[in-house]
Order: sequence, then C-alpha cells, then structure tokens
Amino acid sequence: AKDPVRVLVTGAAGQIGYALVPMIARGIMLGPDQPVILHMLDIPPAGEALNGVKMELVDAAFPLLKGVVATTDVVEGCSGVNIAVMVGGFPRKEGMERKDVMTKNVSIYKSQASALENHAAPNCKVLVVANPANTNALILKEYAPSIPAKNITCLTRLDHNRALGQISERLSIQVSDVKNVIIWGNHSSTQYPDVNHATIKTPSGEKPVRELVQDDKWLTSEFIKTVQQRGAAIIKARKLSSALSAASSACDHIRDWVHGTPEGSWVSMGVYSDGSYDVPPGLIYSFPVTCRDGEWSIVQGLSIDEYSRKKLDLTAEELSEEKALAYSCLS
Ligand code: NAX
Repeated sequence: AKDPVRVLVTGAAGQIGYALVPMIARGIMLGPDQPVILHMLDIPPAGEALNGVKMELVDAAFPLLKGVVATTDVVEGCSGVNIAVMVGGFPRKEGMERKDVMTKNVSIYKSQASALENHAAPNCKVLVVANPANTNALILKEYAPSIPAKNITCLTRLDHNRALGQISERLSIQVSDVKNVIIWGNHSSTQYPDVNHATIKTPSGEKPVRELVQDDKWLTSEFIKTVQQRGAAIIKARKLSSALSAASSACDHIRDWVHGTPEGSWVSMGVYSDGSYDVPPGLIYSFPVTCRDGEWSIVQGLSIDEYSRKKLDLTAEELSEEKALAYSCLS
C-alpha cells in the first residue's frame, strides 16, 4: 500500500474548506488508491467549528483517510505536509479599502510562507486559492525562498472550468468534449478567457470552437464577460460565493499537477512567469500548462492575435499594480 500523503487545507472551517476536505478524503484530489492525512488549519475564532468538521470527517468513515490534524497553530498545521491548499484569508468587507485587505493578506501569507518553508515536507506543492490569489501566491513565494518557485501556484482552474462549461452549454455538447481553453492572467475580472486554440471533439474529429460556435460577437463579448463575472453571479444567486466548484477545481488543479495532463490537452494554472508570451517575469500569472512527472510547463508557441495581446497586457498591468501595492504593505 502507498504511504499516506499529508494535505494541508488552510481556512478549513470556511465554506470552500467544508466542500474540499471530503473530496480529498474520498480520493478525488490524489486518486482512489492514495491514502491521505488531512491537516486543517484555521484561526482561533473558528477553532470550534474546525473541530466540528473534524468530527464529521471521523463520522464519514472515509477508508482513505488515515489521520486528521485540526489546529489553529500554523507550525503544527504545516508540519510535514506534501501538498498545501491555501484557502484561508481575509475577505474584503463592505467599505474596506483594497489596501487594507491587501495588508491583512500580506501579513497572513508572509507568516504562512515561513511556516511552510521551515516545516513542510521537501518538495511541497502549494496551491493558493484565497484572494487576491495570484498576489498571495507571490508573497508566499517571496517569503519562502527555499521552496522552488515552480512549486508555488494559484488557482485559475475554476475560471478555466467555467469557460469549458459556458461553451458546452452554448453548443449543447458534453463538457468533456471541450478542451484547451485558456485563462490568461489574474484571477479577477481582468482575466482573459481565450478560446482561440480551444477545440471540440466531434464524430468527425477535433474542430475549433470558433468554427462550431460561429458567433464571434458572442465569443468576444458575452462569453468573456460571463466567465469573468461568474463569481459575482454565483454570489447574487446563492448569497454566498462559489464553494463546491472552487473545491472541485482545486482538486482538478492538484490532480493534474501530480498525475499529469492527458496527451494533447492543457489546463490553466497561475504560475511564476518566466517571460513567456512577453508576460513580465516575476508575476504569478495564469498560463496554459501541461503537466508531467509532477511538474508543469507553459505551453509554448501559441499564436496571439492583436485583440488577445491587449487582453494579456491589461491583466499583466493589473498584476503589476497589485504586486506594487502588496510590497507597499510589507513595510
Ligand atoms: P470563508 O470566509 O467561508 O472561509 C475562509 C476561512 O479562512 C475562514 O474559516 C477563516 O476563519 C479562515 N482564515 C482566515 N484567516 C486565516 C488564517 N490566517 N489562517 C487560516 N485560516 C484563516 O471563505 P471561502 O468562501 O471559503 O473562500 C476562501 C477564499 O477563496 C476567499 O479568499 C475567496 O475570495 C477565495 N476564492 C478563490 C477562488 C479562486 O478561484 N481562486 C474562487 C472561490 C473563492 O472566491
């Protein structure tokens, strides 16, 4: 039997955490033959709720779940973890300035970075979900210099999956027949959902999405807006932000990273920019990636038309501004 993998979920008493931990315990993230030990971290005001979640995990009698650590101590939470899913953060509340929210998150990600650097297992893979996800991941990277940059990522897979979902709804086809959309840039409303390279499986082979949709106006306006603003639409409908879809996408992100992407298809991940596609190096930016042997690599050589170029630059600019704001909060 395989040794258990230790998976940390921060903010585990929150709504994404509540959807995510049972998925991990059922093998949805790491596979049906991979035992796991869950580490759940939250802050003291949520300590009692966190213990409640632990009780439910015991009650669910998951065969793959070999242990649960529920703690409000960041060092205990991070100790020995192989995978860290960072969902905990400080949400923007009504009337709060962007800078105030950033200050709170910068200080959280700075201290959690140190805890991971000093106590996580070597080669720990990190996925940041909490917003501002790209910039929180960047702070984590800066304050955990011994964790390789390639091990620190942020979640844009939910946006990627939303784009697949919109195309499948539009064409009334199976979502599993759509592939190779791209989310470029920030996990925010400036992200650029790009279908220029996306294809659909048909009985007569793979066809470009553009050819089947046959409505450029929809693709360049409504589709993009719907994906960019889907989070807000969910809040409006549910009076709560996306949780099950975020949790499921976080599992997709880690699963593909660890087990690899299928031949001929890519996914979107927020990763440390190396300057590919003229995106400024030193940002955590969402790119199309393939994964193999536990490592991602940015898909190279895709053509970028003029319209897309502007969109890629716009979301990069926003990330550079966020980075500057984050640094100004560090002092
Ligand atoms: P909740 O407010 O339900 O849960 C957050 C949890 O984090 C709470 O239990 C809180 O006590 C805990 N927490 C706060 N500070 C902490 C710290 N320093 N250490 C550990 N835990 C801490 O929010 P939820 O709906 O679960 O969303 C979590 C985060 O995901 C938010 O930042 C949200 O904006 C972000 N999202 C990111 C998405 C993405 O695609 N990247 C999509 C979904 C989601 O909006």
